[in-house]
Amino acid sequence: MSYRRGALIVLEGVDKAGKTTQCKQLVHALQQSGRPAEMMRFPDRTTQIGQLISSYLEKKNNLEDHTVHLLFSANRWEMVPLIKKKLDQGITLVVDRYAFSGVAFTSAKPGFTLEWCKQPDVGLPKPDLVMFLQLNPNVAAERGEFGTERYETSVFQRTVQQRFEQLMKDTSVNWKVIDAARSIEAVHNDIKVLCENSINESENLPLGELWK
Ligand code: Z5A
Repeated sequence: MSYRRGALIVLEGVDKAGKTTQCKQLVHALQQSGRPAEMMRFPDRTTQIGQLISSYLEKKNNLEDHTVHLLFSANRWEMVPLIKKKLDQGITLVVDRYAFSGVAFTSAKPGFTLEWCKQPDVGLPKPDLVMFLQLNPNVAAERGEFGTERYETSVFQRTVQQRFEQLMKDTSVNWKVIDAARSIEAVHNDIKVLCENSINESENLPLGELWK
């Protein structure tokens, strides 16, 4: 059977690692080279679920911790039909944060295990490549003050970084760690090469299921 689908590429990392900057540059570069590509981001704040999450992050409402975790996951599941449709059309999706952020952020809260946090996202479309933008918190701090949203404190971000490190031990996921402390251009060049390889490798493979 011949597939020729698009690749599902995810960028992860702590706050200010440059995920959004790199996602935009990558989509632009892929399009310039004639490869169909689009960007997605999570949380997707445009849906009804996304609006609930957005006001939670902006501290306009409070939600119970398990509940908000499930909402972040639901926000991904509601996009699954669109994700599959685009990939089937041969469009590569470059995704700014995914289930790994979901697990890393909630499990950084007291009383949550990594295993519990993974459960709602089990079976999501599995990324063909997950690039983790590695950035020392001191370098991140030089990129400006934290914003005012929930989770934007250095203590919490350090715990999040540790949870990401635990997740990266899972060899069932195709993790690549990128040194994000370099120039935007240097980081972009590495990301582009990895992404092009992944597009070529995954176009004839079926889409996997995450953590299954
Ligand atoms: N969250 C969750 O709890 N559960 C979930 O399931 C999901 C998310 C999916 C969403 O924030 C929050 O929700 C997030 C995780 C949580 N909370 N936190 N913290 P968001 O997605 O709306 O925003 P963000 O992801 O927090 O953005 P960010 O991390 O702050 O930024 P970034 O995308 O990594 O970086 P950037 O915007 O591309 O760049 C930041 C600045 O650095 C900017 O001024 C750039 O010009 C500069 N920059 C970028 N690259 C460089 C280099 N290489 N050198 C120098 N300066 C650079």
